[in-house]
Amino acid sequence: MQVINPVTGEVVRTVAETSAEETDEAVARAEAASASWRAVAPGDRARLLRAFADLVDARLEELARLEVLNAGHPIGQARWEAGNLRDVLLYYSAAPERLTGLQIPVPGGVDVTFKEPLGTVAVIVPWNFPMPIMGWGMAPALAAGNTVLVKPAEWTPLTALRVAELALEAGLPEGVLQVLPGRGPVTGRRLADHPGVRKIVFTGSTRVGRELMAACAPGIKRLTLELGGKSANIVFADADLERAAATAPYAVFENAGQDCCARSRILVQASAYDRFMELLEPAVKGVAVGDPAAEETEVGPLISAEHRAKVASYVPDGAPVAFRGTAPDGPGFWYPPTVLAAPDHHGLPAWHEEVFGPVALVVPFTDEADAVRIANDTAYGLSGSIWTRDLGRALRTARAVEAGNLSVNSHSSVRYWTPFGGYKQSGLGRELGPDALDAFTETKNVFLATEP
Ligand code: TXE
Repeated sequence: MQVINPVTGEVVRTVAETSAEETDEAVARAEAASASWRAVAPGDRARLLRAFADLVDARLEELARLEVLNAGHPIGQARWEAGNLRDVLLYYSAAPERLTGLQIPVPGGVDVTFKEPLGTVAVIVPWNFPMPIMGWGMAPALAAGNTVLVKPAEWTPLTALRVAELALEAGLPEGVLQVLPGRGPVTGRRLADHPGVRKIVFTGSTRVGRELMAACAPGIKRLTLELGGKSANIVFADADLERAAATAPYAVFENAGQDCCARSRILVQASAYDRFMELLEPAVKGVAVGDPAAEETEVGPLISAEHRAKVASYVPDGAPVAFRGTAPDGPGFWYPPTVLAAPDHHGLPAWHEEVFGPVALVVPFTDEADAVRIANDTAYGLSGSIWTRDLGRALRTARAVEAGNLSVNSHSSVRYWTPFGGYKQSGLGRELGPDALDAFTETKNVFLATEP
C-alpha cells in the first residue's frame, strides 16, 4: 500500500498489505500467546504496560513527526495524539492489579465472580486519529489480559507500525500485540470472520459498522462500535457569546473536521443569531490553515484527494455559504473552513450526513424545546455542546439531547478517565474510563457449596 503525504500528494513509503492467509497466521500467533499472557502476574503486566508507555513518551516527538508526515496533522495536535496514547497506556497500566471480582452473599456456600480476559481481540482503526484510537482499544485489552491484533487504516499505518516496535522493545512477549496493515475488506473483514478472534473493536463509518455487526452475528462475537456523528453545538442567548463564537470554529474545524465529535451543526437562539454570526466570521477567518509542520498551524489538509472531493460535494454551487476561512492552493488536499447559514436546512445533505470535513451549518432556534428537537433531528448521537449561563437549563438540555458525550460551556469530548461512545447510529458500547475493562472481560461466576 502506498502511504501518501496529504500536504504534497507524494508517496512517502510503501507498506506491505496483510493477506487473508497472513491474517490467519497472525490470529494463530495471538491465540498461541494468549495462555501465557493471561498468566503473567498482574504486577508484571502492569510494569510492562508502564515500560511501553515510557517508550512512547521517550519517542513522542518522533511519533508526532511521523503523524505529521502520514496524516498531515498539525505538529501541536500530533504531539497531543502521541501523548494521549502514552496517557491511556499509563491509565490502564493500573488496571491489572485492580481488576477485582465480587463476592456476593448467597445461601449454602460461597459465590465468587471473576473478570477473565476474552482471549484474542482485534482493533480496527480509522485514519483520523490513528494513535489515540489504537490506544483506546489496545491498552485496556492488554491490561485485561487479552492478546491484541491492530489493523490500522490503509491511509495511516506508519505510527501503528512504530508503536508495535516500541511494544516489543518494552518487553511485551511476541504475539501479544501485532499490527496488521491491510485493506478493510481483506484484513479487517478476515479478523471479523475469524472464529479465533473473540471481539472486534471498530471505529469508522456507520456503513462498515453495520457490516461488521452482521459479520459478528454468526459467532456471537463481542463488538464495540464507535461510528459517525453529527453533533450539535447549542448556543443560548444568555451564553458568553464571545467565548462561544471564538471556540465554535475549533469544535468543528480542528483536524480539518475529520472528527467524529465535530460540532458540525451550530444551533443559535434566534435573539442572539446576528450578534453570534458577527463574532463567528472573524473567528473562522482567523483559523490558521497551512503547513502542519509549522508550530502555529491549527488545521492541516484533508487525508486524501478522494476525501476532499467528497467534502466539496457537500458545498455545491448555490449552497448558502455565509463565509469561509482560507486554505493554501497548490498540491495537497486542502479545503477552507466553510460556514453555511441555513435556516431552511432540511434539504441539505450536509445537515443529515457526516461531512467529515471543515463544513459547519448554523441554524437558528426559538427556545429550549426547539433546540432539543433540532439537535435530536439526526440518526447519530455521539457528542455535543451547550452554551448557557443557566445551570438548570444546561443540565436539562444535556439530559434531553440523545448523545453519549455532552459538554457545557466547553467543547471537550474525550477525557480518557470517562466513558466515551454514542447513542443511536453513532455506536455500541463505550470506550475509555473504567467501562472499557468490562468490554474486554467476561464475567465468570463460581459457586462453592459449603454445606453437604
Ligand atoms: O471509513 P471506513 P473511511 C466516517 C466519515 C468518513 C467515512 C468514510 O464520515 O468520511 O466514515 O471513511 C476498515 N471490514 N468515519 O472509508 O471504511 C478500514 O480499513 C473490516 C468516521 O475511511 O469505515 C479502516 O481501518 N474493516 C470515523 C476502518 O475500517 C473494514 C472514522 C475505517 O474505515 C472494512 C473514520 C470491512 N469491510 C471514518 N472496510 C469516526 N467514527 O471517527 C473498511 N474497514
